[in-house]
Amino acid sequence: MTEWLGLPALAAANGAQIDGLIGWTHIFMLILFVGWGGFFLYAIVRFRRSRNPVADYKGVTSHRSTYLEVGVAVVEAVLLIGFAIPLWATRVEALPPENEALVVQVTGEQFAWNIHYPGPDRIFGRTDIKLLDLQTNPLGLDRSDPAAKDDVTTLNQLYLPVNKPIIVRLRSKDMIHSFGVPEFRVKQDAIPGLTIPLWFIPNVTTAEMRTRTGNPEFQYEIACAQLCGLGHYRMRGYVTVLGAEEFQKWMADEQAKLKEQAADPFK
Ligand SMILES: [Cu+2]
Repeated sequence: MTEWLGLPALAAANGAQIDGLIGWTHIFMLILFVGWGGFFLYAIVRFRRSRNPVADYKGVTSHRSTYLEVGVAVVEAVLLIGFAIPLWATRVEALPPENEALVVQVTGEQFAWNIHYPGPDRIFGRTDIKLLDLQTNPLGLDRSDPAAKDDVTTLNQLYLPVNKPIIVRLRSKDMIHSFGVPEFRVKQDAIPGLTIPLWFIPNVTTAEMRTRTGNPEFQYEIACAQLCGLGHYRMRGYVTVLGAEEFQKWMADEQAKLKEQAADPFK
């Protein structure tokens, strides 16, 4: 229904609602524009100088314009109370239960996205600022913590399974960044000192999107949507949406790599 707006391709189950709201807002604004534009033209003709050589100090006495203004306020109240607030409540406030979702931590920094999966045990391992090393351990993950042994971290590469609710716990190390993936219709600021959850359900795999768009190099991109410093333009991550089994396989491969590394830390 919203193709006429030229929005980016939709690839999330939660996105139709957002697109609906964007579409309706445009329709209402078009009606307002035509209404106000018509009134403006009417006023120009009706109060033209040749017909009104002398200013009328009493002005308009009819109440019609008051009714019009009340009408506009009512339309805006309907948009806010009827559409925007309920949508906010379902899209932002109501997170899916964690045991049915994939929870992943995404930490923005100048100028990269650090991705942290809790691994099969679903528990995020301990992190410590003293262990933080920008090259080798950008999150300060403590691998001696039993819960951290299966944690997977990546840089700028977010792998997700299709058709599963994803909860991103968004954090920032330094400044305000913003996690935006237009195809999933999500955008959220990352604020230092806060962990802000956001959620979405990707429903089109990267492979499917490549066939759909006819572009064999198509990638979902995490664009940093807040000007966060000189390198802001290159702060971009990639999201790869995999089939459920492919995702399992990717996670199993990562687990195997971790085991290998633990056995031979110098490798
Ligand atoms: Cu940024």
